[in-house]
Amino acid sequence: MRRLLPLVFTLALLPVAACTPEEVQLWFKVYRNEEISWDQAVAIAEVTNRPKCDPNYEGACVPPNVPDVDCAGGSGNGPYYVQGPVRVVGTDIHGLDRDRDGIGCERG
Ligand SMILES: [Ca+2]
Repeated sequence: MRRLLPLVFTLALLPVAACTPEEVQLWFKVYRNEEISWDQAVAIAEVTNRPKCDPNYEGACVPPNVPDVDCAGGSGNGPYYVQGPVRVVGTDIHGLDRDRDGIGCERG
């Protein structure tokens, strides 16, 4: 698996909206001339299909699947920061919109 990791990161950078395990297996066959197992293909597809930004926010990219995001320039302790303003379009899971007007990090 270690030698697959650079490929996973390469795939993650491709501007592909989504790819199936079948497409991952095909990609390896065509571009690497390698057969990979179904489990490997599923794992790679899962990583590449992960959203790059949290779908609860728009207008600025809030990192997804991280425990705590704060407004850049604010008093939050991170470890992740977003430069506002950011629109809350889902659930304000990071508490970026303290006055609940739908816009987070207004002064960010
Ligand atoms: Ca606000």
